[in-house]
Amino acid sequence: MPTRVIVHVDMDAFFAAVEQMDHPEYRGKPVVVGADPMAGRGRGVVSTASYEARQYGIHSAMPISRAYRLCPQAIYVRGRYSRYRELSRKIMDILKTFTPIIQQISIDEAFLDLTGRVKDHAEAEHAGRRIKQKIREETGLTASLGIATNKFVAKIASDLEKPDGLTVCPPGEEKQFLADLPIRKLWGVGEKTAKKLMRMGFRTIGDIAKTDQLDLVRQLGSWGLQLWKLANGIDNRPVSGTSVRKSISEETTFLEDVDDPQIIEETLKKIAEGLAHSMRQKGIKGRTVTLKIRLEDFETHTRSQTLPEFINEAETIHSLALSQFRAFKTKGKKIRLIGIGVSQLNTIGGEQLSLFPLYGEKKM
Ligand code: TTP
Ligand code: MG
Repeated sequence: MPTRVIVHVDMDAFFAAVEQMDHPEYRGKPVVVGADPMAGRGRGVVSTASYEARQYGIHSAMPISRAYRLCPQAIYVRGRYSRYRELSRKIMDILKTFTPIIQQISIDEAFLDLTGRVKDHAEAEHAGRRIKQKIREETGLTASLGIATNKFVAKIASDLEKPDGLTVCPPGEEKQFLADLPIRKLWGVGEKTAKKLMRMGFRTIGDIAKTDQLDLVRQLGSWGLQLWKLANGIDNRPVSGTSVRKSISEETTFLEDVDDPQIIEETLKKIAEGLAHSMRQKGIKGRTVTLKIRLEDFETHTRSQTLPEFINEAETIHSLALSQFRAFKTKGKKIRLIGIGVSQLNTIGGEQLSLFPLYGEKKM
């Protein structure tokens, strides 16, 4: 395999940056896109925050009430999803002018494969500057880019100099590039796994890279090998359209935490109906139904079931979610949020899929 040139593009504070572009009076100010803070009593979450707002410690997925406490004077706005999608499409169209080998992985993120289109990584850096410039000229927004020999390292790189960054990891320097980063940056390592790895004595990606791979496999199973490869900067996954995550979801945050199963079951019915409606509108069906439950202490659980056929009927979605809910043990805790997602989507009549999970929370 020739040395590959993989670019990861990620827009900076995407939703908030769009709001600042469309409302010049918001520029240079802390802007928080998300639920209504209701003067500190709001119960949804932050979708994203402008870099000015991040200085107050505000970040994505934080309860909006907490954001409000950190910075009550910020500008709080609800999301305008159709506007974000419109710009997202425009950005992806710009990227397609650089290579047809592109994989969009979320509303503001994509991988590009420039192998064979540029001579080496120095030329790739040049191309990276042109990509950033074109995005800026045609949308008014800034992107951060990472360039490396594979997807994992490119994605890590794009994050290092945000906002408006361009970071190149030259071929052969992957291991060194990753060594000092915390293990949380490894793909697939969430909070729980990170704790487990810390107990095993690993703190940085370099700690894992140095370990004997057989030892890791003994302790973690076959996943240990995957982890060892990533830690050593080895990732052979191609940039391809086929692994694009496609899902659609809807969720409700209760105004007060709920423990009455009847209320939950009725809410699930409404969610299933809403979801089925938007799936039919978009002309999509799916095979996997996932129930999401967030408890009063913010512990979040999901339960999934995959069907042999594609569905989008409210009754089917509802009955699957209901049986998942009935089998779920809340252990005496109240429920804060409930949601349903459908993934493994298919198209009806070849319509273009919506690539984006629906973010944010809906209040009731
Ligand atoms: P991200 O790329 O994760 O974040 P960002 O673009 O806002 O900021 P950064 O500069 O760090 O990349 O997500 C893209 C958009 O997706 C973000 O603008 C809002 C939305 N989003 C949510 O609605 N909820 C979330 O929890 C996250 C992480 C993102
Ligand atoms: Mg982003």
